[in-house]
Amino acid sequence: MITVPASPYPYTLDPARTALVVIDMQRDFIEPGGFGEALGNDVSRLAAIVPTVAALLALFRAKGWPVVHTREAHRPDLSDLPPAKRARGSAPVRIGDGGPMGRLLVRGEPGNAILPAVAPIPGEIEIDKPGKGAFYATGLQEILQARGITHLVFAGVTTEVCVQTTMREANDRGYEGLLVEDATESYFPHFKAGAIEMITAQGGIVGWSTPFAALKQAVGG
Ligand code: TIU
Repeated sequence: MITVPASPYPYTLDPARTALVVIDMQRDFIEPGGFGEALGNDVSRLAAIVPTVAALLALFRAKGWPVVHTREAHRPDLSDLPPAKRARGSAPVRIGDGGPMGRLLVRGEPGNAILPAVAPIPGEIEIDKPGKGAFYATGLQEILQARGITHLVFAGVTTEVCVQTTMREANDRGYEGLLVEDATESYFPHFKAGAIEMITAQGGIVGWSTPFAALKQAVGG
């Protein structure tokens, strides 16, 4: 077992049962012209975490520990897009509409791809998810169970939306979750801070958080 200094108290992981889950590091959320910008967000702050997410991936790859990548992605026929999700908000372009990087949030479109610097490599698990949480309608739980995974380290975007939702889903399913604080980001800095506080408050009601450097030092990367 390895103990990582973390908030609200040290996080102990079993190296044989730990996977990294990198949430939605897609052009659609991080680059101009994608879904994130269509929602009215300034997407520039999200790109800043790419080097840290890449370093986190390198650490897990060096250890030979499993890596899961998720994409928020709908089928081209939009059959997995609830009308309420398409209708939400007042954006002039919506999920499934064409944009400069192809159809927004649709599988296989250029904008739906994960950024090259943090893209999956052969052997890593890729999950296309129609919701905010990575466990909803994806089979992720069965995939993790088959590998005996009990501990999940989280990174990606956005902290308070897809990352926090997935951490809550994981928590209810009995996983021990650790969020890497500088490998996650929000369009709203105060939401990132608030999400981390919500996750770690009340004795780690949802899970733990730690900076990447503390995780790296603890696991000996
Ligand atoms: N809008 C926003 O902050 N996030 C999303 O819509 N999806 C994810 O967080 N991936």
